[in-house]
Amino acid sequence: MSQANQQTTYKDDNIFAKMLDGDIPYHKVYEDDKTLAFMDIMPQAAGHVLVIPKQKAVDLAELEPEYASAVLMTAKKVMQAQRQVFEREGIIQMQLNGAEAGQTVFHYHVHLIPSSIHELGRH
Ligand code: DGP
Repeated sequence: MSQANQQTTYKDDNIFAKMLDGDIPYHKVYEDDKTLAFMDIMPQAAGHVLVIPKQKAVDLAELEPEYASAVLMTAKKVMQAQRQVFEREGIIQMQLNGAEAGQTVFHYHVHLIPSSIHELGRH
């Protein structure tokens, strides 16, 4: 199997799958039947949250519509809470697909980062 194929095959032992199985501790922000939101262990800014589906999907290509919708609805809730708690308007929603794009955990996830694009050093 090529390296590219290995990266696009879902692995049950990825770190987010272990969180969903209750095998690894994390700081929960929100949970419902289709999604989980928790604090990022390597925050790019204060209040950096990750939202994941309870579906075994490596990336956006594999995400089923009902989970895509659920992730976005959870992201909206988290973003509204971040705006209130951190008293700032700027919330970056980021999502990386594939190692080439910078994806390091191969369970689909959306980053929600209270920040400006300038603070993150991307522009
Ligand atoms: P990405 O590069 O888009 O695949 O981002 C993966 C993110 O996952 C990165 O911001 C750090 C975060 N992360 C990695 N391992 C852990 C962990 O064990 N716990 C938590 N809470 N976050 C993690």
